[in-house]
Amino acid sequence: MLSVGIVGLPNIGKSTLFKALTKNPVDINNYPFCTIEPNVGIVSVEDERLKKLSEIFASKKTIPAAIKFIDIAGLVKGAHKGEGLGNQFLANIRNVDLICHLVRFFQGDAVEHVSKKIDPAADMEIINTELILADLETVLKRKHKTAKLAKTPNNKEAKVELEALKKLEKALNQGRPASAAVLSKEERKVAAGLYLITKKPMFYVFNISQNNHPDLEKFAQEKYCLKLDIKTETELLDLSPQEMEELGIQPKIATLPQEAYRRLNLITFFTAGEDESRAWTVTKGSSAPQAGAKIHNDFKEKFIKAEVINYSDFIKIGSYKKAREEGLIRTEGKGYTVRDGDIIIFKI
Ligand SMILES: Nc1nc2c(ncn2[C@@H]2O[C@H](COP(=O)(O)OP(=O)(O)O)[C@@H](O)[C@H]2O)c(=O)[nH]1
Ligand SMILES: [Mg+2]
Repeated sequence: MLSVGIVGLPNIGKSTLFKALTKNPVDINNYPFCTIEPNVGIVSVEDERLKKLSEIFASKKTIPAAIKFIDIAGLVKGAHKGEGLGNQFLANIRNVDLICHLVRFFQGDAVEHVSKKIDPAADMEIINTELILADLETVLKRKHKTAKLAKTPNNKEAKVELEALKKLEKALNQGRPASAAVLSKEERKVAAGLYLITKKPMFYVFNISQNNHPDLEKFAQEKYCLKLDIKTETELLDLSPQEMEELGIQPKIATLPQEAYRRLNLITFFTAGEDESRAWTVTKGSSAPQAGAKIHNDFKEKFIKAEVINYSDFIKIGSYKKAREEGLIRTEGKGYTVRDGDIIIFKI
């Protein structure tokens, strides 16, 4: 399951965001191999299409795609050196797929700021620098070992590794993320084994309010960012769906999982039937067997063909039987690239 770590300074609304996100927990029984801890929550990805499919197929069960959110304790300056239990918190970040970097834009003295000043640029810099320094430490430790090995004769692997480490070190030393280092295919393999934090994709969430830091709009130019008034959003969650409709408001917090999908280039495909309708997540550009592997390895290993109709076509017809009669269900082979919204039956 996709995991997203919420990262930032202390006292900026991380736990408030986490609580709001995980207010309506999913049925954990649908997601085996997942353990819930106080700072780990599983959130379903809202998708109107799945609800419609479930209605049309009269499915007994509806299983949305899900994302795991982790509320990572606040990082402070010096975290990479273990300041404020930093090492422990950084270890939590190493295992996530995506980093959600929360930044405080809301002003007001009622909530104390660790630096005593609301300065989003400085805050972002502290966090990004700590992550870079943590990675630099990982790289240097490894380099120390690898450099010795690389000196022994016929140790090609160690030489490749050393080369990769040098490139990573250079980027990190320049204050750039590990993802900025240009690595060969072999070097990328080495880098993957290091679990570097700044190689992971990241997106910003700006915690805003009516009273924001004046630089907000400048920062909002970032390619991957979402502005959220977390406190107000939390209050909205207490309203019933009817009340929200009457007031004409929609909580924006539900768009956060969608933003994570966009950031990671993920799409959704569906399986639908009487027993269950379910949304599955796959990387854009995946082939039909790769998509099948998300459900069961047999759907990849023993893949013969897939029967596919896209949701947008299906919803116009409104019935699977009719779609079949009209020849709208296509038979696709191994080379088929799955599209967002495809409804798929795998044949093995
Ligand atoms: N004014 C305002 N206060 C907030 C907002 N988000 C969180 N807070 C308050 O800031 C304090 C710290 O929030 P918390 O979520 O525990 O921060 P964390 O340390 O980053 O996990 C709490 O008193 C929250 O009520 C916000 O959007 N606006
Ligand atoms: Mg907290």
